[in-house]
Amino acid sequence: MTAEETLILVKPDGVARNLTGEILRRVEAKGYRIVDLKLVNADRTLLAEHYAEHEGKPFYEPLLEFMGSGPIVAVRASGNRVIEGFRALAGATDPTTAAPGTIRGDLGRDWGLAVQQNLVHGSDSTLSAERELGLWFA
Ligand code: RTP
Ligand code: MG
Repeated sequence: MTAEETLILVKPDGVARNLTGEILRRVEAKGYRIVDLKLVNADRTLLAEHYAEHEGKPFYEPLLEFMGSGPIVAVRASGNRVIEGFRALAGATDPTTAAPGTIRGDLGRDWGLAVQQNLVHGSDSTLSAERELGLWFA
């Protein structure tokens, strides 16, 4: 049996705040394996494809600008039910209300910005994991 895989991104705020190690420590401590990892300066084409589902929403342009503002750490992680499990580790989208014990709840800051700068991304289904891993680890 092949273990499930997901795409994890440490977003530009996480990298800029030197939280990559702390975030990946939590991933590894949970028992997930880092299968591949790289630092990426994502161009607009990649980001537009990654966030295609959000095109037209008010936060779309600020989101693309934020995601292009600095390096991102892209991770291919594997493990039992890692897709759902990593999203539980990450916590709710809004760091202000994300539960304590989660990455966003413990480490996220509410800067009152145009878009949630919430440290991490994790694929939300097997279909998006497959699609997103293909984009970031082509
Ligand atoms: P992600 O895809 O990044 O793991 O986060 P998510 O599922 O929790 O959030 P989603 O709804 O997919 O939104 C993608 C990213 O867009 C930014 N966002 N900002 N109203 C806002 O300011 C707003 N809404 C969404 C966040 O960076 C979110 O992670
Ligand atoms: Mg999402």
